[in-house]
Amino acid sequence: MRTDGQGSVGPEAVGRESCRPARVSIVVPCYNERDNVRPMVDALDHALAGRAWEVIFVDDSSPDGTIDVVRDLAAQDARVRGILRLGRRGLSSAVIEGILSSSAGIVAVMDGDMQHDERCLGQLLDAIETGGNDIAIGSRHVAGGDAGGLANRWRRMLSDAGIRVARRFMPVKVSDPMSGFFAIRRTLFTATAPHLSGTGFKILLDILMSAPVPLRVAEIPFVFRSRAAGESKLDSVVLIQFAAMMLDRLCRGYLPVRFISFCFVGLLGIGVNLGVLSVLLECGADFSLGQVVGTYVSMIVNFWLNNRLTYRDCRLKGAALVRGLCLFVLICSIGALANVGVAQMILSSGPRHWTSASVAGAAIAAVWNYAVSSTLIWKIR
Ligand SMILES: Nc1nc2c(ncn2[C@@H]2O[C@H](COP(=O)(O)OP(=O)(O)OP(=O)(O)O)[C@@H](O)[C@H]2O)c(=O)[nH]1
Ligand SMILES: [Mg+2]
Repeated sequence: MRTDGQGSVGPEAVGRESCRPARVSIVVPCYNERDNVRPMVDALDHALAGRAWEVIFVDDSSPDGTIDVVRDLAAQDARVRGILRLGRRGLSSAVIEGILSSSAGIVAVMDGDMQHDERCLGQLLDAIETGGNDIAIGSRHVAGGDAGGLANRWRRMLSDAGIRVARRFMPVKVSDPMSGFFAIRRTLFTATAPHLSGTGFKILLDILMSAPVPLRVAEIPFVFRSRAAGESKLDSVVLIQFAAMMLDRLCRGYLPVRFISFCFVGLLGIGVNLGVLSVLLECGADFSLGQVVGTYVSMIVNFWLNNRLTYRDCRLKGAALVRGLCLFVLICSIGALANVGVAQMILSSGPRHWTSASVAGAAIAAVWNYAVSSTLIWKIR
């Protein structure tokens, strides 16, 4: 392919390349990776010379305008595609959508920050095309691999601990299930997609734990490089998301992970309620006032936590956040009335202990709060 040295592609090359249907799609989730897009396409161009490939960048409306760079390149090179997602965040779900948009027989996934060594792509693809494997994983933990590019000791510890936990539950033995660098047969992915949790950062682990058939897996060593430009998107919430994803897989999707998270936040809310109540009682307020203030403070805290955790991928901002809070308080107030009503109904219907009546009331309220706020506030399908 001919370039002008800045990654632009000459018109003859464009015509020639666009005639070849891609046999492999490289899916790259990206958020604020503007400066990495061009180097990435150049690197793929070298690494995959002679193969019919395309790259699909899946961008969650990055504020730095990553998609603009993708579109500039796509206007010159038919092998470059971009998917722009609105109002959503999430590495795993971005990868899922990217792969589902592909028609190629094999799909590879890699980060958009140049940490994954594109020169190993050929081996990953061959392991599927000619090696007869279903998945080929770029591994930092087999001989010849190296995880040196992990930002610091804390990240290395986190990654090692995650691998140890994941290995206990995985149906197939893999040394680096936390890798974000792998290739997979598209037909296998399509069969697995309906079972995926789609939560968090660890899409490979999700696939390994959800695949409906036994997998033939190859591991290819690679050296994990340092990030080329931009910043890591990993934060402390990623740990909670990892736990949520594992839980979701272990429940086999029967108990929605969002509901578990919603209930967990609700339990914290009870703690907040009690804390505020006891402080106000200490200050001489009467019980009813303390209870009302405690209830509303806990609703606000719950809303904030749910927006950060439970609905992180479709988090509300600005005016939608304020609207959502008002609606949340309204929904939870109705839930609280239902809680008391149901508990009293159960208690008056026969000789039952108050604890079982109270638990039943709380359960009904939790389901109501979750179902209605998911649908009306965060608009989950
Ligand atoms: N579409 C999309 N991509 C994301 C999101 N979060 C992260 N990414 C991309 O996923 C890839 C991996 O994210 P990183 O932040 O580099 O995570 P990491 O490589 O595990 O961590 P570092 O070693 O600290 O870089 C990068 O290409 C990110 O731009 C997201 O919410 N949506
Ligand atoms: Mg990275």
